[in-house]
Order: sequence, then structure tokens, then C-alpha cells
Amino acid sequence: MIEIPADPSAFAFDPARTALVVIDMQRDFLEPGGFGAALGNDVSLLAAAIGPCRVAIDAARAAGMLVIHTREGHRPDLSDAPPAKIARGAPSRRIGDPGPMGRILVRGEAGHEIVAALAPIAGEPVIDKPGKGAFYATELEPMLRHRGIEALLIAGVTTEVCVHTTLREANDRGFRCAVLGDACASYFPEFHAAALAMVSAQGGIFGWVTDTARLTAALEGDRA
Ligand code: C5J
Repeated sequence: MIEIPADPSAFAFDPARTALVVIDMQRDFLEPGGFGAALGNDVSLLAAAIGPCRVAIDAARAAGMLVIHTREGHRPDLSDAPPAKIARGAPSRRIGDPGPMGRILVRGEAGHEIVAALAPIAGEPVIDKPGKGAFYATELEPMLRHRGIEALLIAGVTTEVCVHTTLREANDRGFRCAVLGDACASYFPEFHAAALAMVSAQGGIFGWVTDTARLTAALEGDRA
């Protein structure tokens, strides 16, 4: 077991039984013209998480850990998109509408892709999810159970929406979760801070909060 300093207490994990889950680092959320922008957000705020996500991914790969990427998006016929979800946002800039990177939040479109700096490599599962949580209507849980995974390191965007929903789903399923705070971001910095605080409050009600520097130091120390 490796221990990383974290809030509210050290997070212990076995790299062979831990997965890094990188949530929704997609062009639709991080670049102008996608879903995030269509909802009126300043997408540049999310770019801060790209570098730390890359550090976390590199560290996990070097340690031989399972790295899983997720993407939020829908079938081209939108049959998996709840009408209540489609109806949100400015008319003509909703899920399925044409945007500068193709149809907004639709699988197969350019905007749905993960940003180039964080592109998955061969052997890394990519989970396509129709909801905010990565467990809802996906193969993630059996994939983790089949590999004996019992702990998750979670990174990505946005902290208070898809990262938090996935964390809560994972926590209820018995996975021990540590959020890499600097590798997450929000369109609302105050929501980011509050979302991280919610995780570690009350003795770690949802899990632990740590960062990429602590993760890399721990993994490098383990190999030394
Ligand atoms: C949102 C996400 N914010 N990945 N998606 O709609 O957090």
C-alpha cells in the first residue's frame, strides 16, 4: 500500500487495485463552441485542469495503473438523451444542435472528443456516458469489479457536476475515492472550492482530497 497526504487524512491505496478516472476532458466542455459555451460559460476556466490531468495520467501510466477516461454525450438520434436535458440552454445551441465542432454533445462529433493533450492510449477504456455520473447507464462498474479495483483517483471536469456525481455514485458502491483537486476545474471557482470541501468534510463523508504533486511524489517514492 502507498499513502498520500490528503484531507481529512492520509489516503492509502494499492496501485494494482486503484484506477485513475479522468472525467469528461472533452472539447465540448473546454473549447469555444461546445456544450459548456452553449450554456453561457467561460470555457477558458477549465483549461487549468489540463496540465495537472496530464501529470496524473503520466504518473498512473508509469505506475502501471488502470487509466479510464469518460465522455459525456449522446447517440446521434438522441434516443438516450432525456427531453428535459435537451430542453436546457439557449434555443439553437442545445444538445444535438450544430456547433463549430459538430453537433453539440453528440458521439462521433469533433466536440465530443477528449482534448488532444489528454488523448487515451491503447488499452485505456473510454466510457461514453449519457448522464453526469460515470456509473449511470454505463459499463464502468463491471469493468472496475472485473479488474479487482477498490479505490479510485478522480480528476476532470466539472468539479461540482460530473466529478461530484461520479464520486457520489462510486462512494455508494463501496469504492474508496480520492479527488485530485488541482486536476479538476469548474466554470465557477467558488463551486470548485465548495465541491472539494464537501468531499473531505465530516471526516471524509465522500472520500479524500489530494493533489497531483502528492500523487506523483508517492508513486515515484514507491518505485525508488
Ligand atoms: C456538465 C460535466 N457540467 N462534465 N458536465 O454538464 O460536468
